[in-house]
Amino acid sequence: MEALRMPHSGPRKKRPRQMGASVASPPPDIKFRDLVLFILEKKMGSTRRAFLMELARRKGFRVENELSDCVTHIVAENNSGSDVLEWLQVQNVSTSSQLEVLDVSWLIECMRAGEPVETTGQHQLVVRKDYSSDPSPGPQKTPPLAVEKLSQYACQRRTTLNNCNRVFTDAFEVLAENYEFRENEVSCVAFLRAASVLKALPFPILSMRDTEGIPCLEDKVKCVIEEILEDGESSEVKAVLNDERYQSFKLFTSVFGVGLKTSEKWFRMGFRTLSKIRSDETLKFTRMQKAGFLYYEDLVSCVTWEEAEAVSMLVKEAVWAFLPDAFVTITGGFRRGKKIGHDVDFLITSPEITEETEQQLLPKVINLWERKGLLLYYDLVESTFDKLKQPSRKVDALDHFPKCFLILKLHHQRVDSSSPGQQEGKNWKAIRVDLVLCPYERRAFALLGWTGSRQFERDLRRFATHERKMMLDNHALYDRTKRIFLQAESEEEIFAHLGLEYIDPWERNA
Ligand code: DCT
Ligand code: MG
Repeated sequence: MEALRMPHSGPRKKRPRQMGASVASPPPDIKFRDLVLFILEKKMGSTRRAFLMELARRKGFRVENELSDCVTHIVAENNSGSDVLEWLQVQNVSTSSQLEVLDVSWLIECMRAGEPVETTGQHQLVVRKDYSSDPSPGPQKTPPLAVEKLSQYACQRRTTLNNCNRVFTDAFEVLAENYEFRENEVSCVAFLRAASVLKALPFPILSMRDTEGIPCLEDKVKCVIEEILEDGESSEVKAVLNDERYQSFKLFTSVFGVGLKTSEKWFRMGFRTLSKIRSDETLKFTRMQKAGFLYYEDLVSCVTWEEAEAVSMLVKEAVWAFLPDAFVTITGGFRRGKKIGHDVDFLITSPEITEETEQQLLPKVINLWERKGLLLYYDLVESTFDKLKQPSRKVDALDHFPKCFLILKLHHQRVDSSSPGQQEGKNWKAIRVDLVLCPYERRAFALLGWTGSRQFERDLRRFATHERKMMLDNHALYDRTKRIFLQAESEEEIFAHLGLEYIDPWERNA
């Protein structure tokens, strides 16, 4: 791999090149004819620009000296999306509807690869609006600036795990959680949406100007951003983190089986620590909460990717013992590429599935684990699925497939008694596992629904309802205009039915 040379890092061979490359016939040494690059001098400087232009040309890229309507990719450095948009607005040049506005990191990756690399959300300074899927009324014309702000819907944004605004999104998530604990749904949703949209932003917010044009940033959200920009922290977040009620709810809800109602009750009774609650003889615990306390240390320590892989082997082995052709797919955060999670989620299906196997599979699997001594807790939920029912109108509704919420005993691969928090001589870890079984023809909907993130799912359903007059849930997609159910064999088909660009699982970390 050739290292990138900076303009001042030694002498360079000069090579004759054409100034103002002709639009009609590109010079013969251009290898990648679909791309026409323009490198923005603003904030980059003329020396570095000249260096990058020459390097790109040497690698076979077509680079224009001037901005024109044939340019397909604008490359900028140290500019935010709004900086570039502002610059474009005063250029008085009509731009291509396919125009991409990218950070220099994209060009550098291309130079390393020696060919164009795919543009992702991490490179895009401005996300292009897809005009083809959203025809506006009136005469068809190329918009003067075919670049548009981020969508208000997470399902129209690509959100990888590369979050360059963590300082803000962490703060918003604390505030959202506090509002959830106080059952203020409106404010909770406002901060969750704001966190979600900033996670998709390909550049860090450095000033309030960078927030212009970003959707889902209400005034109360902007106040928090402003304070963090000025002081490095938010006083509101600080106050929440020190708040006794927040701290107690955070602690209580960290126990498997404890929700808001129980937390509220314990808080009102004056409890502040788990040890006091655990040892109180007047309190009654559900079976779930008892398991939650029993395996507390293991369950609060996150599941690693390696542990998820090991659980995956256990699940496949058990399911295949009874249904050898079953598809067993990891869903949830691990499917989105997360390296840790609070549980491991699986979707199980098979083309051979009958009503009988559907009823018997999960009980058989549980029974097998019980006999092997791996079952620490289970809650089996029978199917309430009705094929004819329309998708739920509720954004957060649970699905009706048979499922099982479990705690499994995962034996360590290597006995390592020095692991922190591990009890002496204990060679296993309790892991939360969710299994969902769905009819084969519903697998695409179930997979899409169980892959998450929650915010992505909420916005998919909101988008379907408000933008398409359709209803989507984990079972089906219903078109209310045509009054028909739309079938799908894959997630791609569901996105296509909704008129959405396909978003890969690792880009759904909204
Ligand atoms: N899900 C949903 N609505 C809910 C609960 C879950 O749409 N009310 C979907 C989204 C994610 C998936 O199910 C799995 O849920 P979790 O395991 O809670 O989330 P996760 O993304 O896997 O996160 P974690 O890493 O914490 O397990
Ligand atoms: Mg999960």
